[in-house]
Amino acid sequence: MNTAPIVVLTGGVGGAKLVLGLTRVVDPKRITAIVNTGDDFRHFGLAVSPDVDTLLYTLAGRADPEKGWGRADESWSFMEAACSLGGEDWFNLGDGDLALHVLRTHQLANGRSLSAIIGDFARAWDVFANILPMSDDLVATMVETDLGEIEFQRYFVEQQCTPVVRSVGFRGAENARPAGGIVEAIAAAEAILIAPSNPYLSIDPILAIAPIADALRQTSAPVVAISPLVGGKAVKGPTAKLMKELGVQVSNASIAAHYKDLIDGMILNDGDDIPNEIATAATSTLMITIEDRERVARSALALARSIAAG
Ligand code: FO1
Repeated sequence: MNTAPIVVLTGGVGGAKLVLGLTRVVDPKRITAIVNTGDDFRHFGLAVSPDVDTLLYTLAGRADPEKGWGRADESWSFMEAACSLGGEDWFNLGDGDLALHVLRTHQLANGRSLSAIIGDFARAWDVFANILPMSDDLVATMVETDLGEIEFQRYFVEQQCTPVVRSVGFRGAENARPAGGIVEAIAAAEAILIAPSNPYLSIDPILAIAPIADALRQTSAPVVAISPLVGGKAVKGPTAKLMKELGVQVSNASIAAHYKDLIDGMILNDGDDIPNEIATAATSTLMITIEDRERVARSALALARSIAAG
């Protein structure tokens, strides 16, 4: 019985769906999710880690099913009160969600690491997959646009991804260390998956941490990416718009080129373009139902295992 880790690089709502599907394919304790924290920022002085929280809520069965982020059955008394007092209203913190940010901020102030805090929350909610932030050091995704440099959440939420993007940077990545356990999990992995998250905004921050990218190049484990494109466009979010603005053709070939020398294979949506030079498999990658998510995870693992078998 194989107990080697299954590692998933993930960010955003699409990534969380894939990881949830994977928990129905392998023992969740074997899963190590390396989560993007380039979206993290301080709001009202509170430490907010959107992609980590989206995964935690999703695996705990507590995520809002429509939005994908935040909690199901949320209430908004705090935001109503804060806005009545002149507080900023562009980024919504639900009452239950607020507890996560308050406790995280308090623990960080006490010197506890982000990865330790997330481990506490996961255990409190019986989430057995290992949720690891890409780093316990601060990394901030900054989007260089026609309106100047914008912090990720301001670009994504306040500006609704409208500004035209020239480039994306990751402030602090050059000195950020991988969170404990990441390099070891990559080295010991049976398979490594790159979730169908936005490559430029959600996966690149993780790869900007050099020891992580190096570990991915050195591991003997097969690395399989799930394309974020369905029918040549992104399911949600700005992936296709961003690719056009970056001058990149919106195709699986471009995604494969973006991840070149890192990946051995790619899962594509049925009928979409097939990149050459890597192994591929196709399935319907639109993940609406939990069965969809399980199917995509199963396909990715099967491709990884066929690559490993040579
Ligand atoms: N996304 C929005 O579009 N509007 C919001 O008001 C918003 C609040 C929010 C609060 C907590 C949280 O964990 C995520 C939140 N998100 C919101 C999503 C967030 O912008 C994520 O970064 C995206 O899901 C992309 O990963």
